[in-house]
Amino acid sequence: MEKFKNYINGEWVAPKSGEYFKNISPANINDVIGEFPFSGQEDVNDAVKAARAAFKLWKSIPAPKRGELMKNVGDILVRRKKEIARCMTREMGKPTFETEGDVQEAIDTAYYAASETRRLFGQTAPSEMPNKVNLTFRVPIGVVGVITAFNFPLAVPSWKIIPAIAAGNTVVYKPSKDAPHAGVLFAEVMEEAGIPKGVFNVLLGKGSMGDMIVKHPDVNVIGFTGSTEIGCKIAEIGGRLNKKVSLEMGGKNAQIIMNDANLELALNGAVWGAFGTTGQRCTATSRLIIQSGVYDKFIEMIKEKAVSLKIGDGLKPDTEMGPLVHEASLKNVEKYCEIAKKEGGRLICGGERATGKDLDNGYFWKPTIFADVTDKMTLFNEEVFGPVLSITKCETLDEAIALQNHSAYGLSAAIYTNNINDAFKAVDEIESGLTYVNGPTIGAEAHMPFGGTKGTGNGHREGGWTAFDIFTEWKTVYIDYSNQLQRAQIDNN
Ligand code: UN1
Repeated sequence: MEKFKNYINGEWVAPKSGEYFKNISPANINDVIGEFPFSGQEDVNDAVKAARAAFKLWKSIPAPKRGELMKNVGDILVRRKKEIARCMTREMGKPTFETEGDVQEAIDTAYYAASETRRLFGQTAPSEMPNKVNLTFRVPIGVVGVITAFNFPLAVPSWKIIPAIAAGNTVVYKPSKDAPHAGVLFAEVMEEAGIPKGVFNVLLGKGSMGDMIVKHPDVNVIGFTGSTEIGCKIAEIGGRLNKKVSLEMGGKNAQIIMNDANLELALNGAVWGAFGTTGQRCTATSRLIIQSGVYDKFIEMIKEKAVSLKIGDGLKPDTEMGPLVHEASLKNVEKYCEIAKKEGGRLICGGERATGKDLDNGYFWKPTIFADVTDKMTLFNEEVFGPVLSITKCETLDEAIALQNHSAYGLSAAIYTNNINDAFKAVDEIESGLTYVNGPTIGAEAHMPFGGTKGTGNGHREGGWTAFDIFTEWKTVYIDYSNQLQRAQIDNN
């Protein structure tokens, strides 16, 4: 069985602890992908030390030169797209058309960052005093710790790692324990692209090791995607240690469907939003809010489509929905379905494991829909991270928006309507970082700000130009060419 290594200071190294963990395929638990380092404090210390040492040199390289290496990263990903996608499908389950999309998102991020390195603009401003000029520069911060989830093994880490490095920082990256192979592949790509040693380091391991990265005194910035529970803990530690922390956490995203909507379009959006990635996206559609005139009709339409989805091993070309990532996730989904039944949700379809010859060795769950869910019920309020969709009836647009906003989270939202006034009212009043009109809650593009309000985030936006706000600080510079002492707020009064 293949034994994988950490990537520290440009070398592939075994963990100091000598300990490893096995990672299996969620589509077939007998398929063992390999043994991955169970890294500990000594490995974290080595990686942070390498990243700190590399920072000095890396930040001094002109940004457009760093950008050329980001372009290399994009080119290599283009070349290896299919192969990397298959590895990711094998270890985390989503079908290959989705993992190829995941690699594509990283490619887009790399090419975008490459061009952005020529646009890391500062400002010039007039001084209060004569013969003096005021300027600002964006400067890198130092060592960035990146901790991510399994569901987008390449795209989501790339949103953090690529702009962080392009801006002149160095990175210590901990991939999810459920997608460690993707972390190894990311390091291979960076190595081939010519990223100097120590600039990018990958440590494989479990949650405890992420904690060590967060607490390490020489890590300046943390970029995290994962659960709200862990994210809030990281924020606490970051607050105590005065670190910059960017958090991307849970969602409970709703799609509103108005009476005048194009129902076929709304149907395709809802099915893709709810069951794409087996519902394991922070942007997944987990609630439908449907106006009463089309409520019953739409439930029939979505039931028919949901039960016909082809569930299976994501490596098979006809699979539309893969397994859940692990057994704990399956149990969690089962728990939420039981609660929904007890609290009075009307089960429309699913609500149980998907079984069969090719499914019994994996963590497969049927696409599940509960109707007549009210805002008091658990399913309306808590993130499930699985293929479970709740449906709620509303009478008016105001009620729909109030229901959509009745959530501790604020990542993504969608409205399907052909009424332009209603669409803009929804855009104005919905409390979320992302809002879609006549499109599903999933499908953010790499060059646009990504992030959420309320319990989803802490005000930062990944993706696009806004990612550079996370990974840079402003330096303000005053240049006085008057050849005399000019005292601000005193001599210019
Ligand atoms: C996530 O689920 O963590 O918009 C990210 C989308 C994807 C990214 C999802 N492009 O659904």
